[in-house]
Amino acid sequence: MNSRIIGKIKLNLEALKRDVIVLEKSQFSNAYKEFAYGDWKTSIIWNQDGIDSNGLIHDYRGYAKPTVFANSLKSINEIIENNFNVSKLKFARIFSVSNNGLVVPHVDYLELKQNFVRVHIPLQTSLSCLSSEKDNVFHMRLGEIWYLDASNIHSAACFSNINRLHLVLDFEYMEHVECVLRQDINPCKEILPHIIYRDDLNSQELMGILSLSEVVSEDNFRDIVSILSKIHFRKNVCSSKMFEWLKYIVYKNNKKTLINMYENLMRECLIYRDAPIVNLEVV
Ligand code: YCP
Ligand code: CO
Repeated sequence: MNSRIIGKIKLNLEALKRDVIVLEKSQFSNAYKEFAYGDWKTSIIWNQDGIDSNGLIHDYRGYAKPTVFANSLKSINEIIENNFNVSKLKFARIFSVSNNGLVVPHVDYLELKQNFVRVHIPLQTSLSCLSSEKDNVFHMRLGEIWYLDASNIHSAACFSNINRLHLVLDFEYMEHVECVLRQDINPCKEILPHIIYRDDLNSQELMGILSLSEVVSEDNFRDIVSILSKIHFRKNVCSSKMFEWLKYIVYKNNKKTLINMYENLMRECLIYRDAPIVNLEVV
């Protein structure tokens, strides 16, 4: 996988706790709800104009400012300003996942002219908070700075009773991803990632998955997508298998509406997304 740890922040957990309380009580955005299965939500804290907006990322000229809401998140703003090259920052967001929620396997930046460089910093997590990129599943530990290659298929889930909170930063594209760090911060290469070991998927399990073609319907389509998306976190398959299984299931069932639902999901996740309409000048 291309995603890797590029640094580590010593978090001030006491100060951070205050921001986490504010965040957990705050109104998250409705952006990307179609990618969310169960409790997954996002909140935008730095953006183009510093005005709280719809929560969608987009191309724009210039760099990000904290939103009005972000001014109440003192510790999180310090994490951003003390460690990162904010002169190249486009968006800062918080991703929250809980209660077995997940974001469906997908590729990002399909709606942009140029990719961003994305970084995740876990602010609240536990061992059952998992992320994946292609064939790998991993757990990002508290305070680690992860470069995430969101242009590869990826997914994330929280199989824990805590609310997983990640700070997610999108920077203007740059070849050397370590340049997202402030010049006085040393990148670190020595930290080994926590990779999750997974058993192979056996043929009975595969048959169980494919037999969902017998019961799939418009009423349970989203539930089935969620079940299929969760398998790769525990079984040694690429997250993209989910789309192959789903395709088999809907074509075997052979209902036009279900086939359309599959085709739309697959296109939106892997092939094409419209750029969002924003009020401000777009490059
Ligand atoms: C993004 N893409 O890149 C989102 C996150 C899924 C779709 C959730 O901001
Ligand atoms: Co993504």
